[in-house]
Amino acid sequence: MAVKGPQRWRDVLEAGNPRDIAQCITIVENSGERAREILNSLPLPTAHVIGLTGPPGVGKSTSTSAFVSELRSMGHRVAVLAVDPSSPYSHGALLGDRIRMQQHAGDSDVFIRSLAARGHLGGLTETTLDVITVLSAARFSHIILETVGVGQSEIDIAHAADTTIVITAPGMGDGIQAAKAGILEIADIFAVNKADRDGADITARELKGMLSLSPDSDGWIPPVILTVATTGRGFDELAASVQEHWEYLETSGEKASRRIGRLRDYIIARSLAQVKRSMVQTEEQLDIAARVSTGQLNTEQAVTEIINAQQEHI
Ligand SMILES: Nc1nc2c(ncn2[C@@H]2O[C@H](COP(=O)(O)OP(=O)(O)O)[C@@H](O)[C@H]2O)c(=O)[nH]1
Ligand SMILES: [Mg+2]
Repeated sequence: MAVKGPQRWRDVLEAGNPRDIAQCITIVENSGERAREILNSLPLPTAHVIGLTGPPGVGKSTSTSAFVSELRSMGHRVAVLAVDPSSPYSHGALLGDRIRMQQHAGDSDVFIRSLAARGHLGGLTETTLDVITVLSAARFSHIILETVGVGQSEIDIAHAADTTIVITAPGMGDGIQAAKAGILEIADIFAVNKADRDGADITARELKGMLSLSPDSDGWIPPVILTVATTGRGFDELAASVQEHWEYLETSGEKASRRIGRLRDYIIARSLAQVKRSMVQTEEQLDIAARVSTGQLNTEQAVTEIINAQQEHI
């Protein structure tokens, strides 16, 4: 394939060919100089980023597929980023997801990608935001971030997303458990999936009960929606709630403040990475360490000297 200049990448992405988009994401994921050039040529993302999280087996991947169908029926162009930091090598699970997503294969308005899991905050927020920028430039109006809900990754997703959907199911992670995991704070919308099973009403009622007790700090009360991902039941209501939340973010001014917070995290992550890269080992550092060893400097003074010396290298 011909080498594309950064400005050309902007046009290529806008044309929206899935293969070009995939190639661009690969470049961006490798975060070299070309990645920076391309990203600098792209506008800030405008797409609605929707996080979808919950414990393993709750029906996230099935729900993602059903949600994609719903958004497609509304005429939206949809991208899915599947992030699974807990099991980077779980090819078995990914295979299952791939089969599930087969129904969207051949639809050029659906783009699906597994993100390389870097394991923690920096990796997820930094690269994920770059990929979101690429997808938004490729005219996807909705970007779904699917992650396994295991502690930190839930908080990461809430950072990267405009709207966070937390999925539960009857008999899985009952209400009390959810409250402990800090899920109430990050959820903008709750889906009680597997509503074809006994106990979904009870789970929904418990969640609503807890939500009514928690302080309504930002004026948005998360709705609790019953879904059956295997049949698509409830996904029209879920899509309507997601749209309502988007409008709420806009009118309350929270959309702007969330995005500024996200950009700050991104800039800090990039800055840290740059500082780390520039922290090459030098003779000067050995000198400083030697002076510590003979008692000329204490370690705190040594840190200050190293940071000062470093600033010339960044
Ligand atoms: N009965 C029922 N099963 C479901 C529903 N949604 C998903 N499942 C099943 O639950 C299992 C786990 O689903 P999956 O989407 O892989 O969950 P994930 O690990 O959260 O991504 C699969 O066997 C699905 O077919 C549902 O609404 N009802
Ligand atoms: Mg899954």
